[in-house]
Amino acid sequence: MLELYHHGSSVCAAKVRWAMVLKDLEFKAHYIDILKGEQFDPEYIKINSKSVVPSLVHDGNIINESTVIMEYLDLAFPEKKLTPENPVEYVKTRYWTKALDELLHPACGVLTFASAHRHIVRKNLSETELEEFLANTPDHSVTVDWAGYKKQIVKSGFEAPGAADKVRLYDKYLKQMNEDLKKTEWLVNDEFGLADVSLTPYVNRVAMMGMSEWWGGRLPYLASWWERIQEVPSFKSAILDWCPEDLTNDLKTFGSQSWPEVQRIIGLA
Ligand SMILES: N[C@@H](CCC(=O)N[C@@H](CS)C(=O)NCC(=O)O)C(=O)O
Repeated sequence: MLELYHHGSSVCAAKVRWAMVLKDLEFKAHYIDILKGEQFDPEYIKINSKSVVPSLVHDGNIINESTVIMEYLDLAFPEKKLTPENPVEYVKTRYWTKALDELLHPACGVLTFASAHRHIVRKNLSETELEEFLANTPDHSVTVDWAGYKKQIVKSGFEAPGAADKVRLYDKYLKQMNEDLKKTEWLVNDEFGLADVSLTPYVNRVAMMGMSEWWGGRLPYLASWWERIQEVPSFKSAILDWCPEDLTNDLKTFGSQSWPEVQRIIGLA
């Protein structure tokens, strides 16, 4: 049996969920509300010591780290492989997933928290609950310094040290996607694959926060890839439908309010 611990607005969980749906794998879903602190439940920490989602449990074996989970799924269930067979294309996929794990994902944490999540946790948690939520975050979580950094971002938003640099890094990767997509229909070759699945939630995050002008007419190859992604039949059910309506609305409202600041940081305003 496959069990997935996940959350509606988690980019890491979304890519794993989509991979499982694309591979026709049935799973039991456990919803962990990471904006309410359910990731700090001692029972969940036994599964994921970093207190992050996603976690996969397959016949009792715990598999953590979203990129590793996706690689595991392709090994354990090779029928509908998402990773390319061609070694050079495999390596190109790995470059993308490595960049995502090391740089783009931490940048996404900052972009999302500074734009929307800091307002959502303030709206939904009492002052004491918020303090507890922040105090419970382990040091090594989303990043190696997430506990302290999350506090700074909740307090100061884009004014937190280094936050603007993370937003510019995000921009760099969207531009890199646009460059790669000039050469091939999908990110690595002309076949939709693991790199596309992995990067989708990061582009979707920008869209859900009402910031699609980020690519607008400026990154046309990325814009048309994003159109094609949304036409993949399982995109909506695997990615969008798991995000509760109030969270979807909050992401849009707070994200749109933050767009002028993001625009200024990336030099669009
Ligand atoms: N390297 C981990 C990162 C997982 C991660 O950052 N998950 C986020 C959601 S996308 C999370 O659970 N955050 C909890 C928190 O901020 O306390 C992976 O790829 O699985």
